[in-house]
Amino acid sequence: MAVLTIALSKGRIFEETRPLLLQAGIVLRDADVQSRQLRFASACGQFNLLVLRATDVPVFVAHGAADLGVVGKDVLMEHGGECLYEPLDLQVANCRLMVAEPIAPIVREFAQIKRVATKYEQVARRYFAELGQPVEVIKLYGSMELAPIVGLADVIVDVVDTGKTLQANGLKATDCIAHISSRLVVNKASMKLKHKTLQLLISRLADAVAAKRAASGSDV
Ligand code: PRT
Ligand code: MG
Repeated sequence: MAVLTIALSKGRIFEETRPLLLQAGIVLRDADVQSRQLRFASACGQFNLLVLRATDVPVFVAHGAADLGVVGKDVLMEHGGECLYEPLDLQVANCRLMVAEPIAPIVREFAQIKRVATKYEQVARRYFAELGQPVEVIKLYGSMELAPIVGLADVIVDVVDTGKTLQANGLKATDCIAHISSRLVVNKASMKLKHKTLQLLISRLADAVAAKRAASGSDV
């Protein structure tokens, strides 16, 4: 069996993906997971795990530094997905990509064109272009919710789960751009070169997703 390198981000995606990996036969040792190592092997040695920043997962997989990875659809939409197959929706880390604005309207002085603050620059550009709305997109790397409050932008585009962060910052969601979940992505060349091993893993993970859905009674 070929060795496979899997790119994962720590945090919510890792927490929710680890049980699915286990179900598919990939056992990760706690000592490795809790260590500061950014690369470690699974217990059986057939898989190498890379621990990355969420936005870097498609980059490592697209360049073949990892054979496959797990990444939010939001990150994938922004990346573009070139050189990647997306064979499976793992149905974890679910949220919505939304447009939000202040609950109490704030008038920006000398405002001419609507300003959008977001880390999803490409997605926001495409979304407002399709609506025929001219916008200026301001790229941020975090704390998007602050931008409208301090007059940096009129609206934000960000992922929303419970909506509590929006609420705590006096914002409300106005539009849903996409429903988001995490996806398995596979390097196109790896899919050819390691086809058998990858297909087996994908089908085991698909079974794990189906079993989880059945157990939670949400397979209706
Ligand atoms: O945190 P870091 O900057 O390192 O990277 P990241 O934010 O991209 O990674 P991480 O681990 O926070 O999120 C990874 C993926 O999880 C995202 O790409 C999404 O696909 C998915 N996901 C699911 C979320 C959320 N839910 C989520 N709620 N990602 C981020 N959030 C943040 C959101 O940005 C906002 O600040 O949580 C806040 C909103 O949460 P609520 O519950 O208050 O609505
Ligand atoms: Mg985060």
